[in-house]
Amino acid sequence: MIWNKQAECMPAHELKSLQLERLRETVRLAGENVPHYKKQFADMKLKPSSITSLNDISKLPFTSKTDLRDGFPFGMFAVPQSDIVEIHTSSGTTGKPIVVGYTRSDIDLWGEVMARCLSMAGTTRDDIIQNGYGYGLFTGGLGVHYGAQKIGATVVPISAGNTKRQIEIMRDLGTTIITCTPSYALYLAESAEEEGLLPRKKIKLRAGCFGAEMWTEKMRDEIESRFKIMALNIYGLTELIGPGVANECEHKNGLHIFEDYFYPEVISPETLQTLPEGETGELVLTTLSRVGTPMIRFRTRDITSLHREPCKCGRTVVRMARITGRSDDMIKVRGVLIFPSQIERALLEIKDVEPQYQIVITRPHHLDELEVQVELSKKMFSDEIRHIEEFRRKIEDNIERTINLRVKVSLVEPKSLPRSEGKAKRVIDKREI
Ligand code: DLL
Repeated sequence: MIWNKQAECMPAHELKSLQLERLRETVRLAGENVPHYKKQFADMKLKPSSITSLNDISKLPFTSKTDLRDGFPFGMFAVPQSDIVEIHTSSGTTGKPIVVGYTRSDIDLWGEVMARCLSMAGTTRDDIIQNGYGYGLFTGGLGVHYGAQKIGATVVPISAGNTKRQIEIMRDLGTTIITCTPSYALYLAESAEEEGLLPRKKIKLRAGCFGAEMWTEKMRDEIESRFKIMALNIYGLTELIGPGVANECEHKNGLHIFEDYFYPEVISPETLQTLPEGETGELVLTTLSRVGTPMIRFRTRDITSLHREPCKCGRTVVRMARITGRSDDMIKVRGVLIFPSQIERALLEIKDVEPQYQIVITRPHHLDELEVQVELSKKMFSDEIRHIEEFRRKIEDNIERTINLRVKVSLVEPKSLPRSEGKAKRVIDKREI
């Protein structure tokens, strides 16, 4: 089902001219009102009026997560705070969070793109959407909420967690569409099986939009076969708007990017040059109609490729391949963004910690678990158990203070962790993603 045929099936030349018009307006707005861009454009002697074709986008500077962090809290806003009706922050754990602001028109835009995503899953006003993304500062909950309400579907704002209740609601209210992370969907399937609801007895579930973290075709197969539903991939990020940048249609051959609002490029993370369509690199996105926090050439760090061959659904907008990795070492654990270097810092702050450690991420029962294995020094190894346990807890506490997440620390024998001749492999991600 196509929510907005005019926008999603626009002929290429029309789309390009709309994109150029909106790009010029975004550059003007950012250059005049956002202190960060104002300074950057001045330093580069860049005049917004010099953007006269879409190719000129390469004249514009990139924006990084650090730029947003440096602007904390409202330094990236293009309008006075009184025009901002909502704020979201990213789930990152280093220092200050990144803050994005939405004007009334940004919220409308968000509802529009999310209505397009949910329509791809066949959602109509007759559907009951169980929204299992977290409500709050995370964008998942409210993003889906606005889209569901735009369509006029019935949204159940259950948020994440409370699995037993999720299963009851699914059965009692007759949920037809579900939205949550793919790992949580599998966890729900397992619980539904335990409760005897699966294989499909008393549930009416038909489809779902799953995203916010990396997942695989294998996970899709599992979600689809356990629930007997269509499982679609949804992509987005706080800096751009939240969920709703792109979504798969029923043909599941890449995620359609809503190009009338988000301008995509794929660059080489090494040379920073734009790559031809079809080649794999880092996704860079520019907002075309955001007013609160316009974003110019935001480096997402997500690895993908763009494809423009026609899709059977009739949409003409470009598709991005499933995200397969990141160009930095950021990892997402239970929805929280973590840099291994933060853990390293927290470890090494503790006296007597050996600099030999490994971060192991697993997904038992479809929920992420992070374990930090730290080698004991020879001296420590022969110490009393009581002292060793105290030491272990001290490390756990310090990591928690740094990343705001309680993780398990295990102390291992001296010289037991693998040594490497080149770059040490600090993160072992066993989640099959
Ligand atoms: O995760 C927004 C979202 C909510 C998307 C609900 C989809 C559904 P952030 O917390 O800012 O925002 O995290 C954004 O998550 O740069 C990717 O690395 C990752 N990510 C999001 N969607 C996908 C996906 C939300 N479908 C970061 N596949 C992004 C792989 C994804 N990674």
